[in-house]
Amino acid sequence: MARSAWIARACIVLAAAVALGTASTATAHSGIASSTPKAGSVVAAFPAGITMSFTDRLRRVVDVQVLDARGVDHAAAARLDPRNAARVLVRTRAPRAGSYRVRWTVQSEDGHTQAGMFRFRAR
Ligand SMILES: [Cu+2]
Repeated sequence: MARSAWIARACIVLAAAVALGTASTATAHSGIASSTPKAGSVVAAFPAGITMSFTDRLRRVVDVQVLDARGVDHAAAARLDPRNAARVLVRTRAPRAGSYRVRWTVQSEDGHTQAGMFRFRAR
């Protein structure tokens, strides 16, 4: 019981540190390690799929949205990679040029919910 309380507290501290930008993703609890397209990148065309790699295995994908500048969601489906539980595969639809925000919510293997966002732009 004491151990789970300590883990919960550690997760909250890490989440706060990530929110403040003071923790690197390498040390964050189930943080996002990399993505395709990369955060902040400009790509030649709207991608058929988006991949997010996390620092730890995930239990499940709660929600992923790929929002254009008007707030329209272009995510068609999101799931864990069956060959790599630290990776989330997102299928997208209705491609067009513009700026996008990818908002993700996942559940870590320890049961805690993690959420974040990154941006990219498609020409
Ligand atoms: Cu946790």
